[in-house]
Amino acid sequence: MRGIRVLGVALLLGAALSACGKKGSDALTIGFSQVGSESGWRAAETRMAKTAAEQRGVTLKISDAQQKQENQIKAIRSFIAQGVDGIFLAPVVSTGWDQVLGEARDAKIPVILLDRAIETSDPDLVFSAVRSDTVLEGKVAGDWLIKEVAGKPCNVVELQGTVGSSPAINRRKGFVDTLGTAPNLKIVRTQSADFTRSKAKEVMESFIKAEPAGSICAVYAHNDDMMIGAIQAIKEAGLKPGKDVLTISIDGVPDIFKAMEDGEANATVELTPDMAGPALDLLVDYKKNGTQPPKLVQTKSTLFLPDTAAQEYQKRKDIY
Ligand code: GZL
Repeated sequence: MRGIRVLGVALLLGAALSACGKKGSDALTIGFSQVGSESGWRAAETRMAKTAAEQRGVTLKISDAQQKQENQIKAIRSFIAQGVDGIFLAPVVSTGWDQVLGEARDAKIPVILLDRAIETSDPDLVFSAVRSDTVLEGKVAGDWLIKEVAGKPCNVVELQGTVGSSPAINRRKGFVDTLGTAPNLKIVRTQSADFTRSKAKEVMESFIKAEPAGSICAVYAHNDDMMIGAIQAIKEAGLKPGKDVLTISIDGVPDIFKAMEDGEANATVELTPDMAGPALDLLVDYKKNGTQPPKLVQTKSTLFLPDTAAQEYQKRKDIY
C-alpha cells in the first residue's frame, strides 16, 4: 500500500515539475486583441503577426473584435484567465481601457499597444507600444496637398477613420493644423467612413451630391481603403480621380499603388503593417533577459508618389 502512495506522489511531483519546466521555457504564449479586419492594412497586420510569432516560436492567440471595444475587453479578460505571458492590444478607440488594463497589471501580464494609442491617466498600465506618429501622417498629407495645388483655391473633402480612434483624431489634427497655413485650401465636408471601402463610397457619393458640380478639388482619406471606395464613387459620378479630384491617403496598401499606376490616385503615406514583429522582440528580450523596453517604438511615415508606384506595387502585392 505504502509503495503505491509513494509512486502516486512521485508521479504528481513529476507532472508539476514538467508543467513548471514548460512554463519557464522560451515557449511564450501571447494574446492579441485585434480591432477586426476593416481594411487591407489591418488584414496584413494580422497576417504578419502570425508569421512573426511562428518565426520566433511564440504561440499567438488572435481574437478579432469586429471593431467593437466590448469584444476587445472580453478578449483581454479571457487572456488574463488563461495566464498568457503578454497581451497585444490594437485599441479600436482611445478611451475606456483603464479598468481592464488594471486587471492585466494585477495579473502581472505586460500589455503592448499596437498601431493605435489610448488616453489614460496611468501610463504604467502600458508596458510598451509600437505605432507610427499619426499626427505627422496628417501633416505629411497636408504638406503634399498644399504643394500640389500651389496656391490655387481648392475645396477639400475629408473621409475620417473610426470615430474616437487615435489615428482618426490625430490624422485629422495633423491635416487641419497644416492646412491652417494655406488660406487657399478649405475643408468643405468631413465625415467618418470607419476606415472601410464600402462606407467611404457611400459618404463620397453624398459629398458629390451635396457640393456644387465639379467643385471638389481633392479628397483626404485617413486610410487607403476609404480612398479606394471614394475613387469608385468619383468615377461613377463621371469624374476622373487623380485628375479632376486629387487624392491623398495613408497606409500604402498595394491597391493604392495600382490606382496610382492607373492615374487614379496621386499620393499615399506609408504605414508598415509589421507592428507585431518589434513588439514580440521587445517582449522576448524582457522575458529572457529582463530588458526594460522603451515606452514607444515609432515606425516611419514616408510619402509615396506615382513615379515609384509600379515597383512599390510589385514589392507589396505578395506580402499583403
Ligand atoms: C493606423 C491603423 C489604421 C489604419 C487603417 O495606425 O490603426 O487602422 O490606417 C486601419 O487601415 O483600419
